[in-house]
Amino acid sequence: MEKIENQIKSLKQELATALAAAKNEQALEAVRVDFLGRQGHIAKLMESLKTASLEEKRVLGPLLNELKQQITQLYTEKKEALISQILQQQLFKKQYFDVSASLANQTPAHLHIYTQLIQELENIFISMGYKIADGPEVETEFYNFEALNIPKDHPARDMQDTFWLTLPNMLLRTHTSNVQVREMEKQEPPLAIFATGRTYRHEAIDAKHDILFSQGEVLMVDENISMANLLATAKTFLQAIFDKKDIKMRVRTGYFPFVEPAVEIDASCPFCTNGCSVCKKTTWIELLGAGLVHPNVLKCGGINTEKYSGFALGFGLERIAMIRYGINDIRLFHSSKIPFLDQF
Ligand code: FA5
Repeated sequence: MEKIENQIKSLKQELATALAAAKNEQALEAVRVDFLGRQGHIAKLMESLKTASLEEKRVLGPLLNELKQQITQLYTEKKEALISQILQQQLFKKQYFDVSASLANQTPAHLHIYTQLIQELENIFISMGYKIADGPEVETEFYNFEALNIPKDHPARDMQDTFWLTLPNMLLRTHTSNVQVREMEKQEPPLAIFATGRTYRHEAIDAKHDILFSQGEVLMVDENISMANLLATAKTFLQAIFDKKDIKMRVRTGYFPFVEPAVEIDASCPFCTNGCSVCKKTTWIELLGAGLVHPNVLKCGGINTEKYSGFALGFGLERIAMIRYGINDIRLFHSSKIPFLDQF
């Protein structure tokens, strides 16, 4: 009996030493197995009680139970202290990482070419006194077509293959011209807005056409707006975007039901005078669809056509970028290819 009592005393001492030495979770688990495990010190002492007399069991039994409780408690306290210490260390590491430390071979981030181009375009039109506008990509048939003088069954709807939604009369806008009547409804003339955004067409994809592309839209409505205002605006815009003062324009008749007369505007090739691969040896580049806003569209936007007239102008954003940077495939814009994006 005395032997077991001594063992109990020295076990407490041993445990204190072992716990103090345990510096991580694995070491602590080893201490637990050593003392409290099925083959551990406590289990062995319990086993040795089996051969003890009844009187010895009465004395040693409670002593051993108390020892087991004490050891369990000391182990639990140590475990909690260790976990909180590990958490503190992790927190410390996170708090004090060096944000300015340089990494080898890092790629600096920059704005996507779309964002850069949109910012540049917006600045050009803001400098001309325009306000930036925005329209929804999920649009009603009304604002995308009917309000723009393209009624149901009009053949001009075939010019823009449409993604129709399962919701009645809803579609993905085929052009940014959907902002025109929305803006007319919002404010009285004078009105000068510029909008960019994503547009969608159910077309075969090739190097020049995508089903998702972006457009820019210019709309001005005021008293006495004429073709002269449209051409002056188009010229200022083309000079700025190609950074070329002596750019020339060529105006051809076009057809868009929402403008009358409708025109297509070509710019003289910014890269050559005698023909090159960009202009396909023609020295001209097709860039803008435009015209004077059709009276039906103005009326639809609640504008007094006796007093006001307007012009509208639209273009493909990718087309501008492709010409400017010599990009030969529109699919690259959405490819997420780092070597392509890194060029801008
Ligand atoms: C229009 O979308 C008219 N809303 C433009 C307009 C506005 C005319 C205001 C008059 C007044 P168009 O369908 O031609 O027009 O498209 C304009 C430009 O969008 C094209 O010149 C081309 O650069 C671009 N575009 C059209 N379809 C695609 C396509 N599938 N992929 C890439 N770009 C396209």
